[in-house]
Amino acid sequence: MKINQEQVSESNKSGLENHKDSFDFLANKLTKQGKDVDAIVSNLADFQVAIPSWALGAGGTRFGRFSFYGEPSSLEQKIEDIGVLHSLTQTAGAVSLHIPWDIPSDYAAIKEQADALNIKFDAVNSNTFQDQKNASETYKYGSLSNTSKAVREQAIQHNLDVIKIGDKLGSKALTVWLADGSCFPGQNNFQTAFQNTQDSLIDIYKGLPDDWKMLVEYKPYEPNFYSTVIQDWGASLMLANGCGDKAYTLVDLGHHLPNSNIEQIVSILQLKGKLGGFHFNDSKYGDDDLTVGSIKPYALFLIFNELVYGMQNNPQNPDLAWMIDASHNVKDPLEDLIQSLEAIQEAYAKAMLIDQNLLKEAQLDNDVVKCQEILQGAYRTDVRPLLEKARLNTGGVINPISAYRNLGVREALIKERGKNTVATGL
Ligand SMILES: [Mn+2]
Repeated sequence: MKINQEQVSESNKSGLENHKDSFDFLANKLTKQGKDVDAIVSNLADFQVAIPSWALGAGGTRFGRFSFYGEPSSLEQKIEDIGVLHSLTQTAGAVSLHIPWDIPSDYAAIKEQADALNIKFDAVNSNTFQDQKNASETYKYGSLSNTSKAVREQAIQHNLDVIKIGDKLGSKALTVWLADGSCFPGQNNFQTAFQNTQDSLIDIYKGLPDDWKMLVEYKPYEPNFYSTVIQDWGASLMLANGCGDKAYTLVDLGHHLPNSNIEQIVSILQLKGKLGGFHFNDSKYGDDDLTVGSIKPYALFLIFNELVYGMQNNPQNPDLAWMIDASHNVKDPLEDLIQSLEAIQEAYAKAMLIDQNLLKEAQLDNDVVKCQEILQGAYRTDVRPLLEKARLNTGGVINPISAYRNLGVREALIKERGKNTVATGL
């Protein structure tokens, strides 16, 4: 399934007049407020988010998995699906591969396919939370933190292999997320587990090419329910600092205890030049991996406020790796991803509407009411015409969900792949 330019133009015919009306109205209003509308639209068009190779099929929970018809059953089909997302949204110009779930069998062919669809290879993800076929050691009691040297060595080697795979595809970052931890008090010695993890990460770091980054992800609990070795941003930052300049903290929005102030974490990491990347999703209770912006869109906006501030004021922090990390239990995975991409772009656009100079003035005056008015004035603006404009300028569609449905993408995928395919992933 491939969407061509003719289908895009056809999809846009009916909505073009409405789009023009609403865009002109908004652009006029924003211009009067002194905003550079063209710059905002062009920033939106440049903002690309990587789609995880593990989230193109239906997601499961520990209670089961309900498959979604027409799922991709090979890496080629996954890239094809991202191609569909990218054709419609012009925002999904990258893929984040999970190894070993998605090892290419033919590197040249997969690169050629991705190039043709304008898809880049973003961070590669290692997996030491599951035992692999024919592996000599088990990760049941941890990987990089394990008390057994043989297990640690196997996990280190896996990460080095993942770097090699990513290198062949043009990736420039390795994301390490560990399930390591303990389920019961007394099971682990915290200090030993942490030190082992640091030493193992240093060994992996030594194998990192010069122009690569290592992204260290944290998570407070699950699958271990008493302790996690890298439980929060502080632990991640310590480990990254222990490795060196090319190691950074990765923030996954779902990997926090309830009510954590994620925007503050993001802000301070940027100040220290140590924010490496992002996993977008949303949650109500824990690591729910729901559609971005579906539960707490205002929190997402506040995070983007800090990100925009950081992008403008923190040259010490490198460009970030943007990725979605979500699961789709009940929605069409591709529709879910379209909604996530839209929510990310919306939060970004709204954050760009914040007048940072005015906010600074209000902060210096301790005008608390005005500070809130400035933030919420931006948040309450319906920025969707700006997103539409960015998509139109780059060859996408005005309304990706309607176009996806009107073009019968899922029906075509089912016809092509059948009802019984199962995608590797969560
Ligand atoms: Mn994640």
